[in-house]
This record gives sequence, C-alpha cells and structure tokens, in this order.
Amino acid sequence: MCQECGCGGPTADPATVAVFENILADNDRTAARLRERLDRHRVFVVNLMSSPGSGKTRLLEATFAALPPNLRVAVIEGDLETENDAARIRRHGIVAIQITTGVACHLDAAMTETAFDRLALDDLDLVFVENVGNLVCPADFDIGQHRDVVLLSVTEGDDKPSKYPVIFRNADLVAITKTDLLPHFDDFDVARARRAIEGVRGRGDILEISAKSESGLDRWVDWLMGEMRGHFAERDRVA
Ligand SMILES: Nc1nc2c(ncn2[C@@H]2O[C@H](COP(=O)(O)OP(=O)(O)O)[C@@H](O)[C@H]2O)c(=O)[nH]1
Ligand SMILES: [Mg+2]
Repeated sequence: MCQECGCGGPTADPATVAVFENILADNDRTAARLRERLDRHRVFVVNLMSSPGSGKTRLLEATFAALPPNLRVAVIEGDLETENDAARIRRHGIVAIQITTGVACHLDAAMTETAFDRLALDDLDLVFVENVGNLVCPADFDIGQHRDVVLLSVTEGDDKPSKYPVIFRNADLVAITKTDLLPHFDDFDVARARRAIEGVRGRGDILEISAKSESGLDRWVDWLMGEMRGHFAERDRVA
C-alpha cells in the first residue's frame, strides 16, 4: 500500500488516505527507534534502491573486495520471493539475511528491524540493505537507514529520473551503473542523465560505476567511508 503508486487502493478516498498516513507514522516511529539502536552500536546502514536488474546485487558483490579489509560488513536482501540474492552475497563470505516480502513492493521498518534482530550488531560496522526492485514505493518507507543510494543503469534510459522523480530527489547518492555497456547503449547520454538527476534534486553526489569492469569502485568506496565517518563524527559532536 503505497502513497505514490496507490497500489493499496484509490488514494482519493479520505479514509484510505488516513489509514495510509497512520501506517507511515507508525513506520517512521519504528525506523527512528531502529536507527537509534544502530547508532548506539555504531552500525552504518545504506539503503540501495533501483528498478529490478539495475545491478544492486552485482555492485555489492564487487564492493566487498574494494572495502577496507578490517571493515565488518553484512547485507539484508529484500525480494518478493527466493533466497537467490542472499546466496550470491554469502558466496563472498559475507553474512546475508534474506527478507521475502510476498506481495509487498518495498521493505518497511518492521521488516528490517526483524532482520537486524538476527545480526550481531556489535560485530558489524556497515550494513547494506538491498531494497525490493522498484522505483516508486521504497521511496516512501524509512527503514532505519542512514543514507539512500539510487542506481540508474545505462540500459534503463537516461530519462528515468524525470519520470520517477521522488526516489531520485531523496537520494544521497545516485550511481549511474553498467557504464561498461555505454558503447552498446549509445542513446544513453551520461550528461543528459546527470541533467535529469540534477533537475529533480539539484546538485548532489553522482557517481559513474561499472561493477563488471570495476571502474568507479574506488570513488564509491571513498563515498561510503566518508559518509560513515561524517555521520558518526556528527553524532559524537552533538552527543
Ligand atoms: N555489463 C554489466 N552487467 C551488469 C553490471 N552490473 C550488473 N550487471 C548485470 O545485470 C543483471 C542484473 O544485475 P543484478 O545485480 O542482479 O541487479 P539487481 O536486480 O538490481 O540486484 C545481471 O545479469 C548482472 O550481471 C555491470 O556493471 N555491467
Ligand atoms: Mg538483486
């Protein structure tokens, strides 16, 4: 049931809108409680969102080897069905918890809280949450994360940020992925994609990455480490 796509029913009905607002308020409370718990354990959480097939899992698989070796990492995977993505992550020796949502087109904070209950938080520094592949509904639901990353693959077309502005507007980072395929998708114009992203969110971090060729992975890891350090430094400052 999502505000943007209206998959829970006609959102013009005031009763339906009121129910949805209650669900969101409840979700926000759960997410805030979870984030507070994660902060106490100094676990930094990154929410990866995109269309299905934009390369979220593949980016994670390429990222592990590029991260500092002493960094303790886990992954929470969200899909409607199957353990496939968790199995891909575990092949790299990384702990992965799979959430299967059944029919739900996004993760919510109750789902991620249950997944975090299964992780040893004191033994972790960084957790990636791979949200359900969808450019609409995940944008509505806080899942306790510290940063939102949205992927846009070159195979999707450079106009997607203009067509699905909400999720791109709220992204802390947009990663243009599968850049190794640019020679084959010559109608994808990186400059036009950047303009479309900036058109909905103003200036912000945009990275070009190919998980396959590993191009851009160093800047991606620098971004992650910088955001993580910045978050905890800010938290220590206000504490
Ligand atoms: N050529 C190329 N293919 C990629 C890249 N990243 C992902 N893929 C492929 O795109 C498909 C979907 O990737 P996946 O990581 O499963 O996408 P997800 O649904 O967003 O998790 C798979 O066949 C990947 O191997 C990339 O950087 N370059
Ligand atoms: Mg995946």
